[in-house]
Amino acid sequence: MSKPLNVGVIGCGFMGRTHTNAYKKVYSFFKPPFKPVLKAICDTNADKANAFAETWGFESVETDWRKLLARKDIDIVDICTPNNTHKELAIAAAEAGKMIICEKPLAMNTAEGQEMVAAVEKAGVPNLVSFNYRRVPAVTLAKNLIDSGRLGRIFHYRSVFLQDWTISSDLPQGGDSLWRLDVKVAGSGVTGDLLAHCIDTAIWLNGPIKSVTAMTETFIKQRKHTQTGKVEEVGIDDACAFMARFANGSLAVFESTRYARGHKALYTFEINGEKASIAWDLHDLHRLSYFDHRDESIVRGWRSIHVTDGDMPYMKHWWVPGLQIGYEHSFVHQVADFLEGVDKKQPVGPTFRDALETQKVCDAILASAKTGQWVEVG
Ligand code: SOE
Repeated sequence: MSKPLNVGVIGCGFMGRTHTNAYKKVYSFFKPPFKPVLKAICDTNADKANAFAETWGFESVETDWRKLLARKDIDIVDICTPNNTHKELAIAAAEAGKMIICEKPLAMNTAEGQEMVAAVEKAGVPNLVSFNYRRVPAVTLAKNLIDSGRLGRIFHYRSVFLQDWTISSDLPQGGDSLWRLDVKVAGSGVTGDLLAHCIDTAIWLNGPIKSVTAMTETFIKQRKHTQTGKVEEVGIDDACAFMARFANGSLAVFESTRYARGHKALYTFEINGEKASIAWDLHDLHRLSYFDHRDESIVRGWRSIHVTDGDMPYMKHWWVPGLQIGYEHSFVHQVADFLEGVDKKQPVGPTFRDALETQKVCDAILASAKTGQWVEVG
């Protein structure tokens, strides 16, 4: 029998739902060493928290996170609130001795991230940042193929994350659903929100990023703020493109925007090695494209691997070969791996320290965009 582990989720927005769903499913499909119990949901808005508790089956509701952290019956604190709250909540949770899962990006900037890393490492608590795309089975397969040496020396990494939901100049900034447009709450625009995903995957697959040169643009310079009712300057980057050099000598090109009309969440990457290449696309997330130059020339070509067989990462826990899974499952895998790590007393990535590397790259991008110069990471 798995031991119960009590979870307190802070924030009941989009991410509160993805994480809660993962806690609900993980035991049935993965039988991890611990069985998550939805002990408490915490949100400053009591009506929202009560409704969330009823919908998802939380045992109790808190409206003050300090009360949640003071509770002896909470083991894991899961931070699903906007970026400007991560530091305070995570440091307090670490001081209270809680295990922590925190939404991405780790922090508003590197300085905040460093304090958070120091706090969790001092407290010795298991910690993880929710860069969920690592745990899409096709992405994990890409990692396994690269680590096995199949691609050989890596020359190129290219990645995009394209959306189109902020094109209207009537869209306000700030508040519950539009805080990503408010720089005081989000810290940055697409760099911290979308490129952070691309960077986390890139570092995981291809090693550290050494230096970057970037350009950013804010296409709509002023938007009404939902909380003040006033038209205010927009401080986020609406779009960002950057080039990078990895420590292994490979070159990279990254692009992200919320102004790519027609694209809702087009996250792709392609990696070109000496012997083989791989490519992945979030809109077709259960497939990995693979080209191997060692194939006999008359059948050589890009193949599309349907990542559903039981010997593919995570897949034996789901249905039968040929039946695919989707976005929500990456969060289930994240919790499954975290709970295994807790049992084995082994850190599971991306830890806060891993996520700090991504934060450093984001800071270097934003610094480079100001000067137009190449910037060394960290
Ligand atoms: C923004 O629209 C967003 O929801 C990000 O915040 C998520 O991290 C990304 O996975 C999808 O897009």
